[in-house]
Amino acid sequence: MLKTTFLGIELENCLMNASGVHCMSVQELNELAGSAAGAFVTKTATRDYRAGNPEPRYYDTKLGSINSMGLPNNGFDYYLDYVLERQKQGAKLQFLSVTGMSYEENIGLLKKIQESDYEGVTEFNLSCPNVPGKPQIAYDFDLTEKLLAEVFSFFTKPLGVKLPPYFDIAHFDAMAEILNKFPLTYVNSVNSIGNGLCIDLDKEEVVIKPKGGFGGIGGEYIKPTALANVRAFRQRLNKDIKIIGTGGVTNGRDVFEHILCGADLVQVGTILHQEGVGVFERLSAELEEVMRGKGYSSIEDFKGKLKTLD
Ligand code: RRO
Repeated sequence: MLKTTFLGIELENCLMNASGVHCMSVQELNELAGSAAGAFVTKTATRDYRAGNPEPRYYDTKLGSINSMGLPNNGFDYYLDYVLERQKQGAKLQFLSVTGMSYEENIGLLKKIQESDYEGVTEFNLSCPNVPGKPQIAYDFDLTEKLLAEVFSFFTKPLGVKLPPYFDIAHFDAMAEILNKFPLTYVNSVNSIGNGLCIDLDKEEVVIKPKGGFGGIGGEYIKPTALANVRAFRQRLNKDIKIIGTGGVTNGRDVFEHILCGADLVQVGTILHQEGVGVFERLSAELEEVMRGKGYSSIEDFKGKLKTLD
């Protein structure tokens, strides 16, 4: 019932982890690969190993999470080696997430992928909110267009972009116009809502150490924003650009809503962090139950079919 396809490859379901959650080490990646998730994405890799920001740097709240991890990762080669090894063993659809610490590093990383034997999908993270002194690329529209133009001058493999949330119709219009100029495989909306602040009232103190407590917000708080971004991009992007919906999923109804807004795949972050990889089985069962209740037999039956009141 939940089977779907992406790039012509059949998946058990539309569910994945969101990059950053449960995908830092080979052990975590193997757990994802062995889980009920339809696919998985690696932790965003930079060229070199990074320790990330000082701890505590992730905190669960009643309605979600705040993080300022600061791009801790084992370095590009670690993740490329992992997906290449699995590819040799027959893995069909994999997502490798990357970002550079500079413009040149971004180009260098994508050149390495282009020149490698990797046949999977690359997720280009344009929206990390947590590296001190480094603004999120995709809030700079001119830079995003320049970067993508250079990338697509040489990159011919499947490429998607991870976007931050936008909050203005003019920004949806402007970013979609830029993205439509390129042969993107998909757009992933949204990364965490950058630079929120959560407070421990008893201690009258912030809950994470980096950046004076400011960090990316995920979980229930962000579902309406995530759904709006999925819907807005589905309405504006060329039909051959797929959408991955990320943000605020805690149950099968949330997954259904993302698909109704137009998501082809749905990623989970905060709730995966809280529950572990067993969450994919629960969400699959809950989504099936919602679909059965409505008489749907495939996600294609309702994908993108959200109704409005006019
Ligand atoms: O590592 C992080 O701090 C981080 C990244 Br790269 C990202 O894209 N989104 C996020 O919430 N945290």
